[in-house]
Amino acid sequence: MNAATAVTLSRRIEDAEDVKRLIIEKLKYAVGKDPEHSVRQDWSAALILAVRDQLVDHWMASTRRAYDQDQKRVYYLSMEFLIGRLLKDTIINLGLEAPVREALTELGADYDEILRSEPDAALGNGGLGRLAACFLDSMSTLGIPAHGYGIRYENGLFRQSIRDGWQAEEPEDWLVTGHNWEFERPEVVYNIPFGGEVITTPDGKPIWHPAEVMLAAAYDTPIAGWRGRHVNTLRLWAGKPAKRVDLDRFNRGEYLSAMEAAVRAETVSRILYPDDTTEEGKNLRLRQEFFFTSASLQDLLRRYLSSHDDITKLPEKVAIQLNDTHPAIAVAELMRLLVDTHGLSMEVAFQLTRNTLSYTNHTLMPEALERWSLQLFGSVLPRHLDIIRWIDEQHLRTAAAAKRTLDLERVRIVDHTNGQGVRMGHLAFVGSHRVNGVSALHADLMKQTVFHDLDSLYPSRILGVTNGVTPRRWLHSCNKPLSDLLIETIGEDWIGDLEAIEAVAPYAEDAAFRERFRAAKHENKCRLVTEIQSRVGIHVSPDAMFDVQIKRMHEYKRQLLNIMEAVAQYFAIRNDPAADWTPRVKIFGGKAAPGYEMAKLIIKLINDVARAVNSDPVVGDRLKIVFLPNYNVSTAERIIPAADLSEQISTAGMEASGTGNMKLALNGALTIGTLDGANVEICDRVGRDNIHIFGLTAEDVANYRVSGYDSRAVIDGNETLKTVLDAIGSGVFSPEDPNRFRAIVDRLSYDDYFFVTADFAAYLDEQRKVDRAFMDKEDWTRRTILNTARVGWFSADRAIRDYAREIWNVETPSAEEINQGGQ
Ligand code: 6GP
Repeated sequence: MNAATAVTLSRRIEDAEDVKRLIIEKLKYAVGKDPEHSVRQDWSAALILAVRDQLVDHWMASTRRAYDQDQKRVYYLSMEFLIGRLLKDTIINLGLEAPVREALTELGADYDEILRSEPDAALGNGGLGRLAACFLDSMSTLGIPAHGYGIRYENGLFRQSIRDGWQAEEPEDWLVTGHNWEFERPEVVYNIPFGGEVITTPDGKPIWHPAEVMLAAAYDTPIAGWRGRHVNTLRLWAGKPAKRVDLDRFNRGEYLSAMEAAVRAETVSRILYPDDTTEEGKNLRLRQEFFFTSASLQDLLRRYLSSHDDITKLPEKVAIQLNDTHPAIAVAELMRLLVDTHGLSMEVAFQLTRNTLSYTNHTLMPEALERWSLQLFGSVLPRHLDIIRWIDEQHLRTAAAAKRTLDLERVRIVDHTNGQGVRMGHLAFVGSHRVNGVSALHADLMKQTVFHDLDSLYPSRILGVTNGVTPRRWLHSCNKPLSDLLIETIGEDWIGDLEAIEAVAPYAEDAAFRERFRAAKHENKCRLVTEIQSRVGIHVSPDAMFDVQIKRMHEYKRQLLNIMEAVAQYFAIRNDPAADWTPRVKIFGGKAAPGYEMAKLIIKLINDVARAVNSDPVVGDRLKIVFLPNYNVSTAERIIPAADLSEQISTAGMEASGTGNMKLALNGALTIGTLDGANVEICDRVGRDNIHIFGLTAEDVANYRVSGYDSRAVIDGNETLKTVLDAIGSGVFSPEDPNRFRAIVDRLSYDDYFFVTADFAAYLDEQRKVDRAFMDKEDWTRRTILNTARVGWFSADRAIRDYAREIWNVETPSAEEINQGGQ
């Protein structure tokens, strides 16, 4: 072993010649292709393998350092990692863009085309999954020894196409062309038990006899941070059968049933559930959650015990973050492993569990709070149900002892009232030492609403850690024109320390700089114009304002409010085409959960309105509406740099944080938004003059929910709103099916739960202010520069430092150390 590691194996890239040599070597000896006959997919595989080699030494050194220095490790358990493409970011992080580009050109391959051919790994739905991916980048950048743990879904989030204006879904098969970043670890497998029963031995020891055992197999992807000095691991689990074929059955000629167990096991990692903020409550989902949580906990305990003897010191060396309630079963599973496998008492196991785990909540929407029926839960995880009942008893004792008037039923983990079920949010809360919201407002609302009682029992457990985004992907790599300009003007410290971007603020007053800032935006817009033309065949002008709403389709995000404004504007233009209109392109992108009818109907409405507006010669370039299909990480990387206006218009109190709001502001878009989620903090930082805030506050909304809100009266009192709804409801945009959108209008008229009608007038007012502001080019640019300069705090690096300090108790290097190449 030692002799082997002493051999120097250098694959380091210094220049384009090295890249060429390595790519050819990979083509021949790893892909098995003669360069003469290689197709794009082969080049892409060879390039990824060559770049991956660059990570390996740092990767191993990072692991060795963690062991040698006995560092505390962080484990980020997440059902979703929306990582997108890795190639370009890795190349840029390693500083290899110039030699790679040169080498490929010399080899006659097209670098940009190869980048585009990499599948977009969509192992997530939206915000929560993308946040996990940004956090991986930041944990590596900060040199925190960390693992991301998740599921290696064969089919990620469905591919969306638009057929006749409607969303259609097709399976996403990102693994079909092979995932060249990953290392399969056939030796790392764990047993995952399910079902069966718990039998208590005569001496009172409960023993779980599962009905079924399957395997979890590990696949590792190295994740490099800025400058590639530290490399962490994303370990994804695939379901495998304990035995592939039942030979007895096979020999009896029962070929299909001989494979049954294999199919069952593989199903667990087959597909990502496409709902984000609604809960599915399905057997397979529970199995998925337990599957990856159990494998991850077994794996991290094995790693801990490989270099420590005393299991009771676990919390000193291990911090486990639960990304929402999906891995909340970790509370019971860690207890089970500590008690049943390692022989600890329940009391000690519970202490250790709580000191090790912490939980992040990502939404307050009641329909997203996971809850499993006792019947289902008990049949899949009988031992865990016993453990949870035990925890619940302890917890109830604490509650009863607290001298407060509490409704004990409401704080119980196991709900005994009508629904009867296990409340996973409660379980995660009770089993964690810290529980965090993802913005200041969200953390406050957690205390006031869903976790009100638990907060009073365990004060100081809830805190806010405002989300952040990685500046590597979301500015440096996706927006080269702006990144180059910033580097030339203020240097490149901001890439590893985003708060340093503040240095560009004084340039807002410099006319020559503003001109160049505008030119960078224009270049990005021109590229998007080409993409829009080629993908949806709509011609738009790069001089118009690009008004962007990109996110999951959901009623609370209020794409509906946006398209209603477009309708109002459309009518206004038709009434007076000669007036001084500010030309706009409204760009939408986002997927609706396949079972979410209303969200799908809103997509159809957007497309029907677009059809009418875009083909109306009276309107021309004054207003265009574009729905870009299959919104994903890669599309976001092209839209965000081109945006002028960022739509963050959720019903106040409902968007936990938002992260698109941060990316868009960072790339020089102004926000039009409600005081919701992180918008509140963005507003504080960029200044009230540099953001367009409108509408009800979270408090107003809460008050209306109590006092009642009459949308009919509002509609009757607002001529424009009435016209817009009458048009939509009577089929002006759907003459072939006049009643198509009746349901939308009825909803707004009789049960406007998301306060679309309440905010309509204020939204329109603010949009007209935006129009006027955009016409003053110099002042608009000045304000966008100030947005870029002032949102440095919303870096995922800052967020991770907050987690490290307030939750995980691990040290991080200073920003100077990062930039000076410490670590
Ligand atoms: C999302 C929240 O909706 C969004 O506001 C937030 O920025 C993001 O999480 C990251 O914190 N929630 C989800 O994606 C989700 O699935 C269960 O919540």
